[in-house]
Amino acid sequence: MEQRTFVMIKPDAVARGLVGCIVKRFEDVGLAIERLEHGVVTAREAEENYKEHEGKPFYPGLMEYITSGPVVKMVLSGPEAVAVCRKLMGSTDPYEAAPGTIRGDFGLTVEANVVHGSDSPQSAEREIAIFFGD
Ligand code: D4T
Repeated sequence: MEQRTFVMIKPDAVARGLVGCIVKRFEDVGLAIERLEHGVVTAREAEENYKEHEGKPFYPGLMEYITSGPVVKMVLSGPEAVAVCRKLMGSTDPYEAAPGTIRGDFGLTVEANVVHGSDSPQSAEREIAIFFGD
């Protein structure tokens, strides 16, 4: 099914100069770039996006990290775009992520795990609205 999803290249990956090779991974599997924007995530956007994690021990660090420097936000589309992106990204914890996945190849820690991708079509629409306002 044709879908769109939200993907964000997180501050550590932008700072390390990994934007090009990460975008290429998504393009290589045929996903189309509908929107792409470089910028800093506001505290309000971060709170909205990570609402489900509020109160967890890692939440304050997550808020600080995700707003710590520029990110690259994208809307990607294609058949089963949500699942395809999650598969390309690999497990949340880079130590568990398989080699060949983005987190498996570039991730250093679970806190700074290179990329974010929506976990369902519903989350995708919610997150696109948060970060692109539509
Ligand atoms: P995101 O949302 O960034 O795509 O990651 P996931 O969907 O793969 O994972 P998640 O929602 O469980 O975690 C959100 C975000 O919190 C960081 N995190 C997570 C952390 O710093 N410590 C932890 O123990 C966990 C579970 C990493 C991703």
